[in-house]
Amino acid sequence: MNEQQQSLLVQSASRFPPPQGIKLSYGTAGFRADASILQSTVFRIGILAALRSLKTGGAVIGLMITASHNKVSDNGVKVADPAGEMLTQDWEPFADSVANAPDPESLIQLIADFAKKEDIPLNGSKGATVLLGRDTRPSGESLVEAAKQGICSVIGAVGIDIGVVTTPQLHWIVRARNKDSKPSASELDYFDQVSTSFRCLIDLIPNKSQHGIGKLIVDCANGVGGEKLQVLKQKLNWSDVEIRNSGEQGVLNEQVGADYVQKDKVAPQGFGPPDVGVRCASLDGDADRLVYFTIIPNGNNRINLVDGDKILSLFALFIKDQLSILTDYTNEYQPRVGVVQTAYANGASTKYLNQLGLHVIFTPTGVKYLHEKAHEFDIGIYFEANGHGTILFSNRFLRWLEDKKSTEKSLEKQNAAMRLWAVSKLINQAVGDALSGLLLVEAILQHMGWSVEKWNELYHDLPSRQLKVKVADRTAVVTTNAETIVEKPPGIQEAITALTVKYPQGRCFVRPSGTEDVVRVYAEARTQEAADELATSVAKLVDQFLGFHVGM
Ligand code: NG1
Ligand code: ZN
Repeated sequence: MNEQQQSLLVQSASRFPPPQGIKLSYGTAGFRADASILQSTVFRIGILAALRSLKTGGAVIGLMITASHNKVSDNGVKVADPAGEMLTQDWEPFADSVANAPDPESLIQLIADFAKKEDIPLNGSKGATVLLGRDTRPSGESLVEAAKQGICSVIGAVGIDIGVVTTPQLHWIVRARNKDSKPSASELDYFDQVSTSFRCLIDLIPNKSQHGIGKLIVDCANGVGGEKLQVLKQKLNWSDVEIRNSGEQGVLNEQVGADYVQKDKVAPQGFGPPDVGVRCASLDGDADRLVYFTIIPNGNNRINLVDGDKILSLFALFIKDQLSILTDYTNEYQPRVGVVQTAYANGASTKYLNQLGLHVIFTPTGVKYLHEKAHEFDIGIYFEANGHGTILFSNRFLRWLEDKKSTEKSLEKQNAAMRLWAVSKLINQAVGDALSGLLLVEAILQHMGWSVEKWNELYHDLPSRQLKVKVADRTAVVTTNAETIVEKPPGIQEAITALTVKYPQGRCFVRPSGTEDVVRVYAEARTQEAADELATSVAKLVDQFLGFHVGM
């Protein structure tokens, strides 16, 4: 590192002292904490993003300020790699040490050592670009400013602020600028692409007039999804959608949004008895999660939840149908379809997907693991039960499809190829995206002529319960086998198993959260009472093993 670079870093780093006595970790989705302590972390991740751009030959890197479904006073920062995907896991330890360096001197030493090891030119000879986006949190603007300061303290690096966007939009734009050779790609291109491909799917519906599926109401978690869905609604001239909780009145993620609806299985604020019988959906605060639901008549706010597993099942079914039109056993090329889930997937969904003849694989929680696995297939479909997921298409498959679109003689096959092509354009190739996911669900339901009830009947969820337990040190819990078995502390797994076997169709696991300071408990059983009881008793067990026991 030359002297000019060194003094620039020293000067700027001293303006962003790190919070004392707090250890931050990049976790499964970047750094998240109370917004008031994040200035220094975000500044430093600005530096990291600029280094990442240098390392990747000047590719555009994304930096998103959001804490997703967490409370409005929290915020967070995460980095998107050139293909719009999550920051490579190899750099996470560096992210952790950069965020936790105690003073400017040790920070600069870390950067110098890392740049040397990774062969990153730190002399201003190369340019670097970082795109900055944020959700609607009030702390977002000043954190973007801190990130810019970090970026600018790397000579030759520029930060471009694209303002308030959904997390998936930022990832999409980063990908478009690098991979699709659209150096000026913006939100407008995103809206154009998703609306054009959605229209294409609708135009390809056979006997369209019979397929009206009625109104949709979308709870936007009082977050960024509201204003973006409004743009799509206008662009598509879509009168059948009503946007609620768009953020004009309520508080971000407070008793609204996909996380609340999925975990508590209740209707979000602003929804009630008049909405019985209507198809409803919820996005989370940064619009990368999507769930559907209907309100149970006289059900005291309870809902029928149509979660990420069921969205996955709908997508898998549609893709399988289109592929079976397009291919038969005589085809020399048989596209490989894979489905990726986590231990949180409802057991009934896995059974259904297996029955469809699909290859189902499990990874640990965290979309980066699911995404990576999905890449191993020609069509890789992944979803977390909480509604985060997407469908990835391999280049080989897309080339094959391109050829099929133009050479297939049968109109039916041509249309199937066009539909799959449109899906690949609609669904976000970088990360899970609630808005493009919502449009795909709507297009498929219209295609099938299905009501939300019909969709929900694909299979019946096993009753489940999720709880969280505050513990002294969540890192004391170490798991294996896609997080289904606890290795440490010793003895706890045996105790969990002993409780679980008492319940017919019982399944239960615990794991430390990667985004909150808690241990999560998940239980499934034949009845809701049994699932609740199992979850509660295992939560007690976790507390006994790991809780705050004064004097112990
Ligand atoms: P943690 O806090 O590690 O459980 C949560 C979600 C993940 C994922 C991340 C990132 C659950 C149980 N966990 O992770 O699936 O979405 O947030 O946002 O929903
Ligand atoms: Zn989110």
